[in-house]
Amino acid sequence: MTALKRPLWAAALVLLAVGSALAQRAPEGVQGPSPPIIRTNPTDGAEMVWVPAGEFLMGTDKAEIPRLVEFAKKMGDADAKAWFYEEEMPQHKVKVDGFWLYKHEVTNEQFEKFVKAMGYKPEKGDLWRRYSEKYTEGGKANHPVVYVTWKDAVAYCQWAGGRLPTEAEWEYAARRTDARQFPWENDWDPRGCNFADKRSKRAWSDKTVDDGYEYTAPVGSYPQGASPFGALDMTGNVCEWCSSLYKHYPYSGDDGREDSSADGARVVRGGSWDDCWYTLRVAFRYYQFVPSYAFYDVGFRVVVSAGRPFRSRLDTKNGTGTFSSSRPSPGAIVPIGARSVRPSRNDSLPIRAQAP
Ligand SMILES: [Ca+2]
Ligand SMILES: [Ca+2]
Repeated sequence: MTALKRPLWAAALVLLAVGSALAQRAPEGVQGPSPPIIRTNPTDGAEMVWVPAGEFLMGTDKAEIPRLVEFAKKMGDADAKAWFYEEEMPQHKVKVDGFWLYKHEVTNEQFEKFVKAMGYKPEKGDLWRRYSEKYTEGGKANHPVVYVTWKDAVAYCQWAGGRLPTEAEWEYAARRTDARQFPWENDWDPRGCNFADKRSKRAWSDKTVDDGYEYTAPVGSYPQGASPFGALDMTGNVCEWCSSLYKHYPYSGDDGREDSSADGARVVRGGSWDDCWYTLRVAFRYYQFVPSYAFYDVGFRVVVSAGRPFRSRLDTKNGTGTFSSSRPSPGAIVPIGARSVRPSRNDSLPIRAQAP
């Protein structure tokens, strides 16, 4: 070996070592999200994922609309129109503080624990239990609770030491900062959620896909559909109550929409087992939801603010808690079959699932 060649061999060895190290790393842009930071809420045993503070793009860019309409037509919806997406505009930046978010939707088992612990009387009595049994493939304990009103959901959150997510928190937790259309990516993937598949009797169901469930699925059944922060079923399974009043964009937490005592429709997000792809998009927000209604496919999940101790805010001395009611409040029970295929064009926004 000559003196000239020796440095070349050394350089080659260095390059081999660097190449080997690079080979052990995922290629740029392919690497998945970091493993979620998990914490358990001792009150109900729920796992929570950490959603760090950030600024994200909320809503949908007008420039995206033609592509969305085109995709809808490709998916077989020949009547797709741009106004389906109007309530998602304008797209705007929103800053969100860090928070803990339930990894899963609240389950029947957890809601039962809450009802028993607090002697809580849900606004629609035991309908949640009876209908849960009907719409959860046998009343499985680990299916999401349904037929709970907005106040029922708020009361549960307070018992669990938390609150409902704001609409902004919910969307940020589902899509992070890249304005993706679904928790997993930008394109529809039927493997990511429980939606209206071939088991559904709906006209808008996708007869080419079998996701395993006609109604709800056990929470967390679709790990492939995890959000960038590790939350599951943000799309599909059941829609989820948010704290926010339904108002036009841009979102502002200071304009009264986060007033929990105000009257008006509340936001529900994420779509359900009864929905097709475009109402499963994480930016979708067309319908209003009457807070005293109970829906067959609407449940919720909980947010715990950063640094907040896990202490119930319900008055345990009174047994029934702040939001309990001995009589059902006015408002409808919305049975399956009450849904329309798609939003209808009205002067005012439609109330989703009008009482029959
Ligand atoms: Ca399904
Ligand atoms: Ca959901």
